[in-house]
Amino acid sequence: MTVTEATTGEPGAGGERRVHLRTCPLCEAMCGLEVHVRDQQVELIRADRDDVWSKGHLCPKGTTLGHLHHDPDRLRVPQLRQADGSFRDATWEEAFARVDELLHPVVAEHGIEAVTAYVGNPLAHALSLSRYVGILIGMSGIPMIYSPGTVDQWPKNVSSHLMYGGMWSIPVPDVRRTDLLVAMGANPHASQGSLLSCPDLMGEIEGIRERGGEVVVIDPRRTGTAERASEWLPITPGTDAALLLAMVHVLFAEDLVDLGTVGDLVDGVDDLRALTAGWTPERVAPTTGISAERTRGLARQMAVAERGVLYGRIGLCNQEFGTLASWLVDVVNALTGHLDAPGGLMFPRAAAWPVTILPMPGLEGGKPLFGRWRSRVRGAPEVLGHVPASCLAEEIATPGDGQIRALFTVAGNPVLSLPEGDRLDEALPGLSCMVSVDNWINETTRHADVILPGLSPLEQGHHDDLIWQFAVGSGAKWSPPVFPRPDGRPEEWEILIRLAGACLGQPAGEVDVAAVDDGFFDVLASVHGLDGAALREGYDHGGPERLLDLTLRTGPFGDRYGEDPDGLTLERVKAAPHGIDLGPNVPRLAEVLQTETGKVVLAPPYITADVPRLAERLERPADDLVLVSRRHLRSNNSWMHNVPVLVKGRERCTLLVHPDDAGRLGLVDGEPAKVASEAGSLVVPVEVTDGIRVGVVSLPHGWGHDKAGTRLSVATEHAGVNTNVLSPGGFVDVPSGNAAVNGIPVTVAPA
Ligand SMILES: Nc1nc2c(c(=O)[nH]1)N[C@H]1C(S)=C(S)[C@@H](COP(=O)(O)OP(=O)(O)OC[C@H]3O[C@@H](n4cnc5c(=O)[nH]c(N)nc54)[C@H](O)[C@@H]3O)O[C@H]1N2
Ligand SMILES: Nc1nc2c(c(=O)[nH]1)N[C@H]1C(S)=C(S)[C@@H](COP(=O)(O)OP(=O)(O)OC[C@H]3O[C@@H](n4cnc5c(=O)[nH]c(N)nc54)[C@H](O)[C@@H]3O)O[C@H]1N2
Ligand code: SF4
Ligand SMILES: [Mo]
Repeated sequence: MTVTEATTGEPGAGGERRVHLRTCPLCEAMCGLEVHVRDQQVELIRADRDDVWSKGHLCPKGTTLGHLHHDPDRLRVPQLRQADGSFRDATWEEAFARVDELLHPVVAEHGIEAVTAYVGNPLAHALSLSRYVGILIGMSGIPMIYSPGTVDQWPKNVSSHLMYGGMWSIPVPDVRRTDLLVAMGANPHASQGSLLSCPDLMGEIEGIRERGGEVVVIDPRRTGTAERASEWLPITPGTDAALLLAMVHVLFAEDLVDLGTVGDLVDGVDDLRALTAGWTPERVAPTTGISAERTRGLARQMAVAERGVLYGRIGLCNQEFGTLASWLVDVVNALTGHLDAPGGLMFPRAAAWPVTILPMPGLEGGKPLFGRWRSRVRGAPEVLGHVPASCLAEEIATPGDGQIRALFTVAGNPVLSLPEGDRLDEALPGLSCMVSVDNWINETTRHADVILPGLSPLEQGHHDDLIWQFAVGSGAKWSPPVFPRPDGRPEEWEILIRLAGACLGQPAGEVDVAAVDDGFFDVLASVHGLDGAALREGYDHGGPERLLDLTLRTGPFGDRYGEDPDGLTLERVKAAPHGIDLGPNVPRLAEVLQTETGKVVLAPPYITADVPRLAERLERPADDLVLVSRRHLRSNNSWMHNVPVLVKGRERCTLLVHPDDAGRLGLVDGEPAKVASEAGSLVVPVEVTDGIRVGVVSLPHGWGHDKAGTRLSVATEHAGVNTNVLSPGGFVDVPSGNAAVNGIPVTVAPA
């Protein structure tokens, strides 16, 4: 593989400096970077101003890929747990042999049902992992897996599955062309956008205002995004669905419904009219905290905007009424003519089709398949193949038929990320076999019997296979590795195939990786009616790059293996080091729809059945104090706190409290407070700020690095506390099973 695009060859101490172009894999913005390397050391990372996608945008995290690569704590060889609990370095042969030794007896004695996996967030940003995780699951026969999906976007998956027939058919706001952006439960100032890939979102927000448009932020906290918006509406956590139902009510009551261009493709408008008849703004205002007048105004603004869009993200998913809220976001856009329209919500077209566009087995045609089975211990109903990830702890800890005895974790840290992660922390030592594919010894992987490290991102080629399906436009970028693959080290896709083989009783080290890879290629080729075996003749390599070439060539812009000589191939993408821009999103609802009727199901009964639960919420007395989560620009879930430049400065793991609440509770800025919920308690420093609604406190997630046995020397010095100790596992959005980590009733007192 060729490595560098531009070589400056600057003379100077220690040899020449080479500049490598690279897309940052750390978040959805997909920024183009220049990585300056001298003597195998990353000297500097800065924005690639010629990147066709990000045009010079980057954030502080992107500049730290070198720190991650050179981090002395990053694992470079497999780790084996010893009798005294400590880890020792091992060869790959030893490590795979240990996997066999621990895993084979579990499967032989208890069946594959006793094995599961938890696959974490970085998987979505890594070509090797995102392309091959399906093999680990599909080939191994593991009946079900866990993921942070149910602490993230599961409500949106449910609404998209039922409305459009595809759980990943998620429309994204066309922020670059809109004049009204109403953002609910999203803070791109920190997150850089989620289920919305667009570099420099804050610049886009500024742009909307500069061209005379408006940006309204609905959030219990005055976030960095709210600071830059035209208006901040501090809503009561967990009540967005009530606000949105009232907006729909207004649209009907004031005869403002206009489906625009999608009228012929939408079913259920009358059902919605009937459903929302009683949801007046006056009825919901005392609960949402947003006046009836402003609620009406929002509906009218959406209706009159030529190009307007309502966007909801994790604050709308990770809450008690996540499915209703996530569904209603799309409903309001549809009823105001902003679905599938420029400036509204649009369905992206990824140049390389991701496997997520294939119908999930058993879930074809938008079939409302929920509750086909229940979790063994809690009896939680299955939703789209998942149960709440917080079930994992009890499934390991509770003896009996079907008990989980072997666990793979792949790029995840569930001990910190999941509700009641402390219970998982207690359960993990009870496993007969735990194998982690991870680059660090963190709060979770410290329990593993075997840790198999992946390569550093800079040692692998990169393409965002999943993220382009949430992008405001189409494009393609290829990043060659900056550093060569170290001798003898497998890539993660090979590791996943070996682990899948081990589940079938094969020795992990002897699995025929190439044969499995060929089979996978052939299956994906057959999706487009192509003969994989014949196509493979044309390649001199396998692995993710071959799959990427296949999916690019058979994708919407592809050359279809020569049929369209001007079409895309991986070779063409490689020849454009700053990327290829394939233009903004285009209306394409008709081709997206996979529902039985071929139309948008605007009022899916499975979802509308949850409205009475919301009606009960209106009658509930207000909570004294509730907890919500937050993110920070210089942090990335639980795993970048080991980068010195990102954690230096003011302590970030603090409890935000409004001055009125601080006054009445006797809390002092900078002093410790004890926070307690029905699930647990912790002590954390208070930060008094008027940038939060009265009655709401906020903690960031992903902290709590004070556990013994990790190898995170910097993070340990900036431990913080694990907010998920306070998240009750049973507090979920009922239709999706998604965790409600926002809106948790808590008490706070000086510690
Ligand atoms: N209270 C609360 N809890 C939350 C949230 C919240 O808002 N509030 N958010 C939830 C959300 S949205 C998410 S996505 C989850 C995240 O939950 P997880 O995915 O469980 O956690 P991460 O912190 O992303 O852990 C990533 C792990 O991947 C490892 N890693 C990093 N790069 C690589 C790589 O290239 N290869 C491999 N093999 N490993 C790698 C890191 O060492 C780390 O262990 O947290 C959830 N938890
Ligand atoms: N720097 C950085 N970037 C990240 C991450 C990170 O950890 N750090 N994580 C990545 C991941 S995995 C994800 S999923 C995305 C998430 O990206 P976003 O969805 O933008 O997530 P947050 O920044 O947590 O913003 C959520 C907002 O919801 C608000 N909120 C809480 N409860 C409610 C409610 O009931 N109603 C309303 N209306 N708002 C509410 C919170 O106050 C918060 O401001 O970010 C990604 N990008
Ligand atoms: S915004 Fe996201 S993609 Fe861009 S540099 Fe920062 S972490 Fe990387
Ligand atoms: Mo996430």
